[in-house]
Amino acid sequence: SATFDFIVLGAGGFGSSAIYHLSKRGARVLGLERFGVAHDRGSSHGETRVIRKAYFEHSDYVPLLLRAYELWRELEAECGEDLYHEVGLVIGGMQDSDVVTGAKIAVAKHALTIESLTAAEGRKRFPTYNFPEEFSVVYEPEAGYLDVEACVRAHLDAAVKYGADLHVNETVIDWRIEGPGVRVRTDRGEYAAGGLIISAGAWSRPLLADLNVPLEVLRKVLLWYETPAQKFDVAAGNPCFFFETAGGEFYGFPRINGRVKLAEHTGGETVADPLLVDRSLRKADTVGPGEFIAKFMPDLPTRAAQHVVCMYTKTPDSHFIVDRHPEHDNVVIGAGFSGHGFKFTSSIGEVLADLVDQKRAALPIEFLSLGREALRA
Ligand code: PYC
Repeated sequence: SATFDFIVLGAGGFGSSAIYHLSKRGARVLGLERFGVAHDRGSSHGETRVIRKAYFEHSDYVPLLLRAYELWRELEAECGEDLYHEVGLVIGGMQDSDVVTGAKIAVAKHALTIESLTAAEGRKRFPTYNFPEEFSVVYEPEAGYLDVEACVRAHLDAAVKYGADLHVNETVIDWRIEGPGVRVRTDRGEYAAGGLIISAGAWSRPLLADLNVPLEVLRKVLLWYETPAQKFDVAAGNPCFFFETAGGEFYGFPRINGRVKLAEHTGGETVADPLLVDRSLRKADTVGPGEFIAKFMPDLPTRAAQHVVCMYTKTPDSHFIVDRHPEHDNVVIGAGFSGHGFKFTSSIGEVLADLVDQKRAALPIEFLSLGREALRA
């Protein structure tokens, strides 16, 4: 069997970045991916992902975001492609909502730039959104979106250029500790390495079976609405959006190629087997988004033209798991990204590489530890 410095299980958002960082450092890396490059079976597909710094989920994410921005720009320079589009993000919610209060806490702690608007000011500035009178509006100019598949592809193309071995359409069966290293068994062979990164997204659970990590896989539906209206365009000043409403949290993007993408961040049906997730569009999938449109974006058609199903892998507190295995310091885990991880793949890929390569991370990640209380409950 072949021997590597490191093996990375999963070459989606986080795996592709970890393979990139390790191979760029000169390590011999094997990336194992059960599907193809930038595939649409997991959690890193569907054209676009939001990136933002006023992080309402928790201000501790901000240092990881600042590094993520730097690394996306570096990757753009390296691959010669635009990956990040700084079109801004508008947040809408009640004054005491988690999104509005959380964004303001992150801004205060990290001296970030936002503009706070009343609902009337929001409607005037962003006429595609019907902010109700009781809403507060936060606009973050240094936010925008990433081209999700292009990001994964850019990381993997560069990694292969740096000498990484990437095996696609190869399924991992299991892994074990062997002497000072690890051994991974797949449907095609066995490989040995000094260290292992487990970044398998919705397929993480069986690979972390020894740790009994509480991860729930959710079915999520992304929808596209066709409109000829140019007021939804970036050129007309239309940014990405995120709303916390009484009917759930909804987010979306400006019009790109004639379509506005919109999805519900909350909710989602539990998926027992990610291979068998229902990828068809059900009638119920469009009800919440349709109601959101009617109330908050009334100039958009309520009939979806296109859909894609993707998955969230959620932890009980919706915070990520980025840590070393408690018993094996050469095994590193990136999991449970809970539907808000993709923007971090550049910097957390680097953190995963640091953890397996140097046994420590330069960025603060203690709040994402496997040993935290919320994961023990
Ligand atoms: O991380 O900004 C985000 C996001 C929005 C919807 C899902 N994730």
